[in-house]
Amino acid sequence: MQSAAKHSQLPESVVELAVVGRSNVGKSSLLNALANRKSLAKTSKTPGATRLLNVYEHDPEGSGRWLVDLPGYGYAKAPKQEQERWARMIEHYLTERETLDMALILIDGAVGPTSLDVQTLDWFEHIDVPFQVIATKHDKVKPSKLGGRKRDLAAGCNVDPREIRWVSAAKGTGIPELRSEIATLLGVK
Ligand SMILES: Nc1nc2c(ncn2[C@@H]2O[C@H](COP(=O)(O)OP(=O)(O)OP(=O)(O)O)[C@@H](O)[C@H]2O)c(=O)[nH]1
Ligand SMILES: [Mg+2]
Repeated sequence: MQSAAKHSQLPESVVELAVVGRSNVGKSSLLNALANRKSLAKTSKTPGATRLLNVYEHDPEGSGRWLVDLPGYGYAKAPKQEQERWARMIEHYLTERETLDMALILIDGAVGPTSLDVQTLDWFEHIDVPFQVIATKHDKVKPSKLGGRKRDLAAGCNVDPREIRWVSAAKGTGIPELRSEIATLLGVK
């Protein structure tokens, strides 16, 4: 629907969910999988593909029911000034956006949570925005390792394993279930 460098440039939403997570964790790929479109949101092997607050609106046009794709945090190779600008944009959006209802915090299921993910989760405890943890790249974890990985990831995030949804944008695992949950959150079902 719209891209913006500042949340104050966006109109008011009716329901607003934000997709948050480390650069390269698969935020934009998840949006594409949910929308069943290949390149609605720009994705890339190189971190730093998303540089603005990108709003995706559930149809019909003007419904005001949004998913907002954010730039990722922790892309160490970006110039420091850029990194700081993105960090400020994300932080201001998450702390000041009055119409934000909830964040989906994505953690790389194959490697996470990283220390930066843990910091983000801790920070969320203080900012009064409800969140749900989603583990991405389910297809990258060997089936024999999945049980242990699920336990470790939940312990690292300090949440109950049953509270974490696992998805694979690449293979479609968990996507219909998450799509249906998001439809409920957006009030379209
Ligand atoms: N194997 C696998 N790879 C994935 C999956 N989801 C995303 N990827 C890959 O991970 C890389 C990053 O994906 P993006 O969706 O661009 O990640 P992002 O979180 O939006 O990254 P930024 O915009 O930089 O913050 C791409 O090479 C994707 O193809 C998945 O479910 N499985
Ligand atoms: Mg992205």
